[in-house]
Amino acid sequence: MLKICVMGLGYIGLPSASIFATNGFRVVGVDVDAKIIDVLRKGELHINEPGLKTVVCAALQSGNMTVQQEPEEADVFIIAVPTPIKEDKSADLSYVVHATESILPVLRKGNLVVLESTCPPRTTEDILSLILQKSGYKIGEEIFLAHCPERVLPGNILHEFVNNDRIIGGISSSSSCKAKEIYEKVVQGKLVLTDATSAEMAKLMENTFRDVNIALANEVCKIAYDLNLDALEILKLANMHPRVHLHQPGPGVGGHCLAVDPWFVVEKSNNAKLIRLSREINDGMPEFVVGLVRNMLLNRERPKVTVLGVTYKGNVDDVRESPATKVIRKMKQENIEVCIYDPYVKNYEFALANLEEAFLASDLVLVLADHNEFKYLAADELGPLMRTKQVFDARNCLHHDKWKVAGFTVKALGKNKKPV
Ligand code: SAJ
Repeated sequence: MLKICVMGLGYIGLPSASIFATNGFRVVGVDVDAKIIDVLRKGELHINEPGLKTVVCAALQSGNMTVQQEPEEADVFIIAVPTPIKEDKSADLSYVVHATESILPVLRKGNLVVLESTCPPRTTEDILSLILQKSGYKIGEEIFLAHCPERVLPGNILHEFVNNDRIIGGISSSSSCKAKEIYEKVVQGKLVLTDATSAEMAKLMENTFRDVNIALANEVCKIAYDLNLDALEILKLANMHPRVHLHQPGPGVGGHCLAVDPWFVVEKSNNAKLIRLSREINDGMPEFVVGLVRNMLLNRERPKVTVLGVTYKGNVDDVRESPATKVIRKMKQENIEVCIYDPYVKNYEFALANLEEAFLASDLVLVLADHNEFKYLAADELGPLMRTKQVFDARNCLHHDKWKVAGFTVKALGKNKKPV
């Protein structure tokens, strides 16, 4: 049985480890965080992802997966650790470097090392190769090395891990082939071989494509306010063209992918002008939303706002880079009292309230994450708790008519024009 050591048991590493373990591999899951290891050993999860608990429990109970803090000898090492950005927007590769260094003592001739973490172009060739060379083996010939970027969408990870096509970028053709032999055991999508740097750049372009397109939608939204037009109507109409697919405006772009990855390209080339500007436009959306909120609170002394949802998108528990956090910080700076309700989040930078507390004596309901639950809120029961019945739906996800019938003034991001 081939043995895989998965370094990092987060949003990517844990699903990968447990899927490999339930498909005929012996897997050692490694995480430096003792708390994560404890939680997993108890059969619990530290992250929320539909269906994941079942696969992790099956992997652990079968004995095919064990979890620990240190790597051990294996045939394959998969590195799936975070690559955050620093204050100056350059990539923080310290987790990748540390994980790679930590496998050096257990590395053997013939091993395959795969970097799954998203990283700036040339990281695999220039940084990982160099670290692995310290083992004394010839990299690309005696130790195989590849970048196989993950493509899974949080909220749908298990399905996408198996079904999406994948890019495999080896630093030598034998590295690509070795990596393909492993991934083809679990991936049903196509496996396309390329070189490591092209794989890194292609991955960054996927998320950059989405970020740039969201920036365009956000810009349309702002222009529509200037021209007193309904941005959503315009996007819908333009999208009727067979080759146009405009994205949706929102309070900003969050998560550990879109809000981060385009900076890795900006870091490497001065020509990345559109990419940088798009990041800036999306990063400016929280401020824009607070401006609209301010307009709805005019003449209110000591206003209180009910925030619904703080995750970076709906139906996930992830608050990393969430635009909601920036909106809340800004409102607090402006002395607006904020009371937050999010059924997905347990620990957060600001206090969380229950639904009733959040609505009590509030002047505005502000929707910042489109959790499905919010569609079913009883507007008629919550309205009487409030001081002023107003809603600002920055995610365009509520049934607005229901809230209007309950006596609310309803505004939504991009929807400005009065109906004709
Ligand atoms: N968003 C908008 N408008 C839109 C679409 C999204 O404002 O029209 C916002 C969301 O609310 C959220 C952010 O963008 O704040 C990102 O959400 P997302 O669902 O677009 O993407 P992620 O970050 O959850 O996952 C992305 C995916 N990439 C692409 O779809 C190209 C996923 O496939 C990648 O694996 C993942 O990044 C990653 O790990 O890189």
